[in-house]
Amino acid sequence: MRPSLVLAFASQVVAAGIQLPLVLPSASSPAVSSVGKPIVTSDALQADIDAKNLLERANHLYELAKLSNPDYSHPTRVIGSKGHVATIDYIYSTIASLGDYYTITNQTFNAVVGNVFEFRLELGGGGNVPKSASAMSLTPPTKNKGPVFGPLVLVDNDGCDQTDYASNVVGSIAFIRRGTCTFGQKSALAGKAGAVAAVIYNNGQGSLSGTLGEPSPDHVATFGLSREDSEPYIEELRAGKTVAAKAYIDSIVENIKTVNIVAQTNGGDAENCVMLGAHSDSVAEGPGINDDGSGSLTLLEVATQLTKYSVNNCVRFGWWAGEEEGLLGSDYYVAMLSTEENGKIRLFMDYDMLASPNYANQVYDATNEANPTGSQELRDLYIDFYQSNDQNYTLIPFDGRSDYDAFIKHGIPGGGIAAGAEGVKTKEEAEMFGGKAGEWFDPCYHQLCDTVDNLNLAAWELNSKLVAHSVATFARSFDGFPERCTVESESHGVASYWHGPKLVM
Ligand code: DTR
Ligand code: ZN
Ligand code: ZN
Repeated sequence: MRPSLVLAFASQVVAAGIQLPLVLPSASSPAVSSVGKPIVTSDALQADIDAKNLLERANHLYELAKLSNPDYSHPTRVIGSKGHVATIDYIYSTIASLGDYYTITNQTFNAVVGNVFEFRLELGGGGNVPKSASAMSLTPPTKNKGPVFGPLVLVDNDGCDQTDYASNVVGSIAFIRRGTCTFGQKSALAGKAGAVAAVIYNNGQGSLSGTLGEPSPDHVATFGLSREDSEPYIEELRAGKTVAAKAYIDSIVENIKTVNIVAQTNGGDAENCVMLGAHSDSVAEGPGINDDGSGSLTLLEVATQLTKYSVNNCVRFGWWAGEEEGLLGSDYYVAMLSTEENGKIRLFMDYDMLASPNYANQVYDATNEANPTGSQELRDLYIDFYQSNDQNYTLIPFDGRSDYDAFIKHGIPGGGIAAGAEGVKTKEEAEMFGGKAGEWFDPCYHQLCDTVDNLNLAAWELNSKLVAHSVATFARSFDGFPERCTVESESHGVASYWHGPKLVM
């Protein structure tokens, strides 16, 4: 199949949501198999990385995000949008144009997308609108997408057991403390108990925005609220007073199909693969050129440059869809692996947000104690790279906020780097990396302004060289890197507050 036909085919597939046979034929020309090529080295692959090529790709990606304008009134690459379909086509056709160096796999899966168009929460007789109120992601709308009224009813304990919901919850707006179980579980229990809406209030500092996760027919329209905003009403309710409330959410939760793309070298030992991934989608609010255009394009560029060389071990690139909806694509990919296929992945490296404008060199603090053995060796490879390039680095929690989550939960060593999201840069970090203390690492995180202008090209180039280094190192050899253990022996079932970008509990 010629690349243009492959491309057109891929577009139709994505648009129609058709389930494909997992392996598509790769395009036939030009032929760039690894026979007769020099074995890859870190120095050579790093030298092939140039900010100019990355920038050109970023400009193209922004054009693709603009294809969503007619439907979203702004550029976005959220799953289900034309901008995301075009992103998938771009990744697919770029790899297909590299000929028989890679085998490309398309993996279609069902996903849910939500959009909250409008919401309003009023508490107390005077119709007070608490400032911190937010609608949870993937919340259903209130009945008939209109306002509902009811007394606010304080739920017992943490509202994680049906018995916490007394009979007076029927027809009420359930008022539930955060903690112990997920927001989705609380919403479903409130729905089952007959509440017309639910408000989950924080048990710690700040506002509470999260996601209900996997939709359930029992979910009711659900808000998050800060502890400060909830306290006066908790006191009134404890004193036996009635608090009137009004809730309104206009939202949709839709089922769609979307696609992961996986490209694996035809050369190298297929029983021992180094795998790396980035997410192909953005949030609905913006074009996601740093999040995660930067990681996706770095993978494309490294995959392109790698074709100049041969490899000893197989290299597998993954572009995940639906990361922003809760790691949907990477969860699906790992869940579909047989035990035998799982065992072929020696490690997984996550590259999400590599070019944040107010960047820090962040390395996930993935220890072998809490994660599959080998995660720490990978962490140390990143640290060594920054040190040998006279760069500072910080260690950040490895807590489930990106696509590595499913891999480490299924026994595959993992790790990664990032340049920073909505965290605030400290004074010490400003001394280490430059930039502005007191501001987010990426002030355009999940916003419309995450455009090409939001990229720090120097940080992106260095981090892309680090990606090249990680690929070349393991493509050459796994000497000294721990053997894979079985899935069972390496599963660390620690509960996490995060599953992707959103809080789940
Ligand atoms: N999952 C990302 C944001 C992200 C990834 N790693 C970290 C670490 C710390 C904060 C945020 C993140 C996203 O796609 O939004
Ligand atoms: Zn994000
Ligand atoms: Zn991301």
